[in-house]
Amino acid sequence: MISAGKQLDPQLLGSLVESHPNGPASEQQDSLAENGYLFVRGLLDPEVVKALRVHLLHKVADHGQLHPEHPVEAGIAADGANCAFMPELANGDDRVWDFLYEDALPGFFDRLLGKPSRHYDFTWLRVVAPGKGTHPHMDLVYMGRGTDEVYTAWIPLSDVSEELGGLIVLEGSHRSALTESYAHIDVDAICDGGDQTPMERAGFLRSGAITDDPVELRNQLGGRWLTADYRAGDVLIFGMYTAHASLDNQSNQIRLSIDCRFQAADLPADERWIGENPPAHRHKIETIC
Ligand SMILES: O=C(O)CCC(=O)C(=O)O
Repeated sequence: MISAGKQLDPQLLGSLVESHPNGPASEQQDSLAENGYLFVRGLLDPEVVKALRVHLLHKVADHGQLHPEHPVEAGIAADGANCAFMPELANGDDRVWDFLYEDALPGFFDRLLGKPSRHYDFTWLRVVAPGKGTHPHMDLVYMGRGTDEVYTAWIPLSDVSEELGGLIVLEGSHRSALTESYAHIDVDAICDGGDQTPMERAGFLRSGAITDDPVELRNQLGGRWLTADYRAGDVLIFGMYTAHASLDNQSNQIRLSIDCRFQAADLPADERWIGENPPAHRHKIETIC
C-alpha cells in the first residue's frame, strides 16, 4: 500500500476492527474510546450511497474532471484531472444534506453519544483524482475551537479498494504525545508580525498535517496503519486525536467520499463550521509567537 508516495511496510499494516450498526451502544462507546475509531459496516443503505455518488459525479463532470469518452457513472478521471477537495459541490445540495443530516446518521450519533447530537453545517467532499492521498493529521487542529469531543464520520460513496485509496488510521495514535504537542495548535492561527504560523513554528506543516511522510510518523509513534476494503454503506467514525491519512489513488477513477462532523448538542461548537454560510478557514486568529 502506498500513501503520499511512500510504500507502507506490509508487516506494519493491519485491518480496522468492524462494528455492527445495531450493536449495543455501550460496546460501541468502549470500542471508540479504546481504539480511537469505530468502523461501522453497512450503517447506510448502499443503493442510496451509490445513487448519491452518481448525482455528484454529474457535477464533477461539469467541472471537466471526468473523462468525456466514458460514462459518468464509471467515474474515470479526465487526462490531467487534479481535483481533491470540492466542498462547493456538496454544500447547498439538498440531496447531500438529507442523506447526511436527515436520515440514519443523526440517530446513530444520538445513541452513540447517549444524548442529542448536532452536526456541523459544513460538509467536506473529497473528489480525489489519481495521485497522492491526504497527509497524516489529527482533526482537532481544524475544528478545536468548541469542544474536543467532536467525531468525524468518513463515508466512502462507493466501494473503495486499496487501489482507489481509502482512509488509514494510525493505531494507538489517540494516546500518543502528539495529542499534547500538536493537536491543540489551531491551523487558522497566524503569528502577528511574522510569516510563519504557530503550526510551522512547532515543526509541523502549514496545511495542518503532522508530516508528509506516513512511514516516518509510524516509526515515530509505533502502531500499525489500519485500513479496510471499504464498501458503499460503511462509515468510519473517529475522534479528534486519531491520526489518519489516506492511501494514494492508483486507479484511473476519481474517489468520492464525504467527511462530516457530529458532537453533543449541549457542547460548544467551532464557529468556523456552523451557520448558514460557515466561514471555514476565513476565521483567522492572531497570536503572539
Ligand atoms: O478522505 C481523505 O482523503 C481524507 C479525509 C480526512 O482527512 C478526514 O475525514 O478527516
